[in-house]
Amino acid sequence: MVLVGILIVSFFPVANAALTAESAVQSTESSVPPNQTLLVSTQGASVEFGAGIFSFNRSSDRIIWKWTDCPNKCFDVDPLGDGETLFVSKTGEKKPFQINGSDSYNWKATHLNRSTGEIYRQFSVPPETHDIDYLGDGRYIVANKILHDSAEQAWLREAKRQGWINESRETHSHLVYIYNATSDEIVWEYRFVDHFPKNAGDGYANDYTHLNDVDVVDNGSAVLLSPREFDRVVLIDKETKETRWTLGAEDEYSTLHEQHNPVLLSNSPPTVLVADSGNDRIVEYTRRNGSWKQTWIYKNELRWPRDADRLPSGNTLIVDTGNDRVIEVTPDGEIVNTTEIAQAPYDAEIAGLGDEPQGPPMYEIRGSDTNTSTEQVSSVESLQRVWLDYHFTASWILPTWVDPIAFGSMHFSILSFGGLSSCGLDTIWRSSVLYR
Ligand SMILES: [Ca+2]
Ligand SMILES: [Ca+2]
Ligand SMILES: [Ca+2]
Ligand SMILES: [Ca+2]
Repeated sequence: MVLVGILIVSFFPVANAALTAESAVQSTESSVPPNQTLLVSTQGASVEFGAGIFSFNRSSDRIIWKWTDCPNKCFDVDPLGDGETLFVSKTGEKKPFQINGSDSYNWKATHLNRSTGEIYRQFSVPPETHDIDYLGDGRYIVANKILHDSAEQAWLREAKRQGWINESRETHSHLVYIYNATSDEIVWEYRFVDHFPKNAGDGYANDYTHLNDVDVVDNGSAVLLSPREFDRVVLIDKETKETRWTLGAEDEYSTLHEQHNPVLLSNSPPTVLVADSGNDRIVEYTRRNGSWKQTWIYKNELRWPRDADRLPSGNTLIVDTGNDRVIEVTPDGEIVNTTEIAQAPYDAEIAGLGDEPQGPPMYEIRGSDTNTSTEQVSSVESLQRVWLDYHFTASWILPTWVDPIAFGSMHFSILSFGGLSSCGLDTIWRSSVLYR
């Protein structure tokens, strides 16, 4: 690890230039048609560079608006019409405090107008919140994935001391809740621990659900949930909180492997389009007579994709996190648009189409449930992918300039110094996995 450190430090002037290249600003979006405006959130890297909410002119690929007041980790972004935007992120407003030895910030949901810059609402949410959706009438549904109770209690204490939340606020870790911002109250909640065993997923004392998406569907009567660590998508009845159906099962990776951002394309028959991140693919499933059938797959060169939306045209908008880009693909797997954006993009939306558009399911486009795989990976590409995956995992803790080629040079140099430190590589692996 020491040698890796020496090599990183020797390149520091280059890395430092990259770190200071961008400052945190909010600009005002120019007049680009909403259907040509692509909104993208980026998580950034552990070196605290590159996180933000950006909008692009899809015709020119130019950034036309940005919000970078987040030290790192911007997650969900939702266009709400007429320039209104909702997103969730860390904020640079307050100094970090400690939860279980790691820094945490004042995480906030921000509801603003990109055209005018006016902030309608901004309020604290639990650390690491990945998704929030606006339900109207001042109500928001929040995917609270804060770690176990002790971390949450630490956050509650600090948030009350800082005045970020009111004194009577109570939450419960691994919880979905509806927050009424007008009355400053939690008005509905679903606790995972009431419905799943404590040893499910990553375990209740750890990252348990890693809940990354929540959508209110079926005319407001049901909620779609994405507990990543459970390898499944769950539809619950909002009133009874009973499970209506489940797609996938824990550790059954052939269906889903630590998925992100599912979208319900059809309620009847149930049809789900989802970024199957751990399997490096996008998949669509339709449920008939109680069993799921895979009706679409897009894999090709994807690396850890985390978002997929079906556009009204039948094309699919994909956030290819590991390749730092957003692509649009046809049902036959042809890429028709690419936007490159560094630093781990998380969510993408086309402003004129609203949040997570639910375009036609494949059974409607094709007229049947037939699946046409678009997976085309040769053995040479497989080896390449192993290396790229290894570099991608390490990239969470390496400076941004260390691309796969520089990463290879580092390994060569380390070997030349007289031996590769397996301890060092193990440290890279563990640190980077913890970060995401
Ligand atoms: Ca979104
Ligand atoms: Ca959302
Ligand atoms: Ca959502
Ligand atoms: Ca999206």
